[in-house]
Amino acid sequence: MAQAKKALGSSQKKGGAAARTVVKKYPNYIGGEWVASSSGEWFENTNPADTRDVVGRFPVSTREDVEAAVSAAKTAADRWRRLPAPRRAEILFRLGELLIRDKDRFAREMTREMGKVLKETGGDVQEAIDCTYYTAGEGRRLHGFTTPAEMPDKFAMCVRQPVGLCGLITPWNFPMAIPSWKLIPALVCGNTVVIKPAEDTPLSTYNLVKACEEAGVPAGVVNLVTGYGETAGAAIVNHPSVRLISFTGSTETGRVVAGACAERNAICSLEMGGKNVIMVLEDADLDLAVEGAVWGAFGTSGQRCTASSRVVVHKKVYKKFTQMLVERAKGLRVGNGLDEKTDVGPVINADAVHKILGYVEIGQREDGARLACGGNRLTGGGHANGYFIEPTVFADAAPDMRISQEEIFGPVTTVIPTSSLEEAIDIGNGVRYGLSASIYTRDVNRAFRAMQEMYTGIFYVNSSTIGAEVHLPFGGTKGTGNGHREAGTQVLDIFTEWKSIYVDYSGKLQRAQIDEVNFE
Ligand code: UN1
Repeated sequence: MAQAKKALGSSQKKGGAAARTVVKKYPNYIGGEWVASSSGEWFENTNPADTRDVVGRFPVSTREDVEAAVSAAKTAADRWRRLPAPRRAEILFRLGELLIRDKDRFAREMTREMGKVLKETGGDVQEAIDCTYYTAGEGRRLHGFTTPAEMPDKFAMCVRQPVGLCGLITPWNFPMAIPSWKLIPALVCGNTVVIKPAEDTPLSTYNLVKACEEAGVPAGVVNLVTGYGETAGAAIVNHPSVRLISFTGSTETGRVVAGACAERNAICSLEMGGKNVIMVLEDADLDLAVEGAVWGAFGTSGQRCTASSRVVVHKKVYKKFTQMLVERAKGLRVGNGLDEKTDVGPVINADAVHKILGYVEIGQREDGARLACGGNRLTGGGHANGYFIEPTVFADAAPDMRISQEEIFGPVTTVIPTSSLEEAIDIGNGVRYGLSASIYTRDVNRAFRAMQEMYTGIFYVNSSTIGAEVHLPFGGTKGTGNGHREAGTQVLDIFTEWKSIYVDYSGKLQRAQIDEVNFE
């Protein structure tokens, strides 16, 4: 995922003076109180579709604020941990109801702060709802297991216990869904939390935390601090009382987070980049494949970890597919996500524009691929005050080009010709990431072959690389993560630790089986 922007900092404010007079302040939430930062400073959250529109002001949190949040979370920990999991879950079911009640408002506010079109921000909130209901159900499961003991009159079982205080650091591209993937399981498992959202999209997390308060999550169980990675984020990651860090964001920041966690032996769950491939075989339904490629590449302006940023197409259909894709890409309407006619919203900030246009140049100059459409920033008319980039297709690319290897995180896709399924699989696997992949074919044998051979965390047949559901594990291999999975029941393995329990009811000393030579 692309680096979070710093454009909201005082040095690079996007907002114009006109809108500033009525801008609302959204404080931190610490120990059940809504409080300003000890710095007294606020940063502006601006609308990437129109930077004159200031969505809100949020605290520039300091190490002291994080200290206060950690202290509140520690105070609340024992009561929350001891509350039976079904009771914790009841509160979360109420949270789900509140998210449904406020879905439309949350979606509109999310489009304003993040840019993606209303349908997609509605989907983002819906994912938080689905995650909440699904994971709250775990309050009545959280299964452990029993198993026969090696010795007579001895009982063996295994239970999950909360890990303790969790630091959650979340990205801007799914500003409510991804925080929910972390927050809800952390809570149902009995942990307390300090959460820091990306500085581009703090409002959606504020809305989620506010709803937690209304649902009845006790004071101190969830604490929100907003601000920058170098200060607030680092203070969470390095705090000795924070037992676990769950991070979704850029590969570069993830590496720093992992290093810091390793230093102090904290648990660390990372979700980072992707360079996801769609493979289109010669027998594919081409209309369907083109639709999938368009949605996968340009939905959310390509700013999904699971975006289809590479399309590997069999030579027999390559020309036709590329023409169709380019035609469709050219027809997409780029604009403000609040406008229902818009297909593709802005990208998140000025840094993103710079990075994406940098890759357009790399693609043309350094790599020598053919720019088949797009490649420009849109600046006229309704685009004048936002971060809009044309849907961009590179064709005739080679698999080892930088545009075929590196995560661009924008509305750019790279089409690569291939002559066989085997080669397509090699190309597909030939990147540092392993999040998602897909194949378009009517041949079930080849679909299963690809399913087996693609070393990714997610795989799709006859659909694009996006569309993960919350009851299945989400995550990737290789550079995408560090082996954990969010969502599904697998997320419980992040937010709990196993405790093996042995009960000896023999009434005598039974040594361990390995030490007991003659037992009956
Ligand atoms: C992401 O790609 O950044 O599969 C998260 C999807 C969503 C989550 C995507 N459920 O598109």
